[in-house]
Amino acid sequence: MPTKTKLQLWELRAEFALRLAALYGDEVPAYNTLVEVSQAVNEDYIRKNGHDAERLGSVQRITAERHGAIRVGSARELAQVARVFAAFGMYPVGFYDLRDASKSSVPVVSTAFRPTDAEELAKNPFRVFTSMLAHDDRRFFDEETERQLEAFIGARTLFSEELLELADKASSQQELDEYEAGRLLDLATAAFKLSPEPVDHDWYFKLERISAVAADIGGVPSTHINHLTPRVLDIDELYIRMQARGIAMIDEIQGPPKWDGPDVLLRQTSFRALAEERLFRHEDREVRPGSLRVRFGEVEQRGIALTERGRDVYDRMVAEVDARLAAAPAGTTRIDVATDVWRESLPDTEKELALQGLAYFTYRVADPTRAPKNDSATLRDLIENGAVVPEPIVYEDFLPRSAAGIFQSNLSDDGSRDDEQLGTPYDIHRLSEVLGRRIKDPNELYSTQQAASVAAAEKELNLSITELPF
Ligand code: OOG
Ligand code: NI
Repeated sequence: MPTKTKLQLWELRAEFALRLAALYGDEVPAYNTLVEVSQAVNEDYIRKNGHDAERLGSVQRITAERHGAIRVGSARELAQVARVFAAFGMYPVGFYDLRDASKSSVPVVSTAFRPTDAEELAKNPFRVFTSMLAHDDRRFFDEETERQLEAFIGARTLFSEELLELADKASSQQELDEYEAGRLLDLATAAFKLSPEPVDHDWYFKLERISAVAADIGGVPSTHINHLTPRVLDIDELYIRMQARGIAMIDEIQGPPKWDGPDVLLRQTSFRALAEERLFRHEDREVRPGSLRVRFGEVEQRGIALTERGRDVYDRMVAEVDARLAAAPAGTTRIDVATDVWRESLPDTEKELALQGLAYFTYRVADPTRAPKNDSATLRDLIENGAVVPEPIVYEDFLPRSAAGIFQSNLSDDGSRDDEQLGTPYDIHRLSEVLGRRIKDPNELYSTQQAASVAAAEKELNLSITELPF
């Protein structure tokens, strides 16, 4: 009997990303333009920079690379979406509290589902930033609204039993046969399609007055992709080319500034998508068309992951830029100030980032003959004599301030919040309980990968590496 073809989780993930892209491109045509421009920017960059362009990921990986964003309404929905993503080898990493990261009303806590192993990331790094409405947070919702939200969200079904069972089967077997894989992909993709069902007008706009994000989550009968983000190798160039096409971008590229040193963390920018037609059911029960403008296009450039020490430096630089900008004469731009602060505060070579323990690297033995014939050697010596080379670990996660900025820049109004009230406490542990799976700390993943490479280099060189800066 011929054996049935089995699909591995990474193959399911790659196909899932493609199907969501096809769906989103149909729904939001500006996304297709963004992907076209991103690809052109990447091709030009690779032509100019050759092999160096692949320092932070293979061309193949970067071309396929996307992150999505979705928003769900309750602990139950979040636990279900975790089961769906696990079928694609995507697990929760990192905790982001956007309630405090934003001045306006963004009542959500978030995590990102993504592959966690280096090999899996290299095969396909698809990740989805996933936010859960904190409907019990009194700063945003009074008791009555909380109860209404609970009832509305409790009554809807985002993911069918069939989808959840197939997803569990894929997770437990770590593969699926072709027929079941097709079914899983159909159902999972459809779960993120914009629903044609009419939106209850008064309920939606009651929520929108509190928070546009709350309305987008709790005012509609299902969930949908909020955006799908391609990766570019030169975001400044992309920004210019999009504007040249007449697409109005947000004012800034968020995250680190353009500078002469290595790319670190994550730079992102976005534009608001056009209004989309939706049907509304009005108080008189009549259904009439109207429009909503909640989705958008986003693009990102990824850099090297920073260690906790590096991240402290980054956070201090962000605060310093804010302070200098506030004191600067009118007309000074953030980028002018930021570039100065970066030059003053961060080493501008990968080697120094590595030796000062500011960023994560794997350490590869390049030439064992250059290692000293001793029992031990310092990391600096091994790097300086060319025995070992640091290779950057790319940042696979998100930045809370940029995420809040992305939410915020796409709201037409700030909504309302009452800071006199106490917020519901959420942290990585509480959200792990909600999810039914431990959310990993990104630092734990990067440092494990780094430590494994050091251990392998020690073995290969038969010596111990000392004066590790981490
Ligand atoms: C998610 C916003 C966060 C990012 O890239 O930082 C995000 C959302 O709008 O739902 O996607
Ligand atoms: Ni995003």
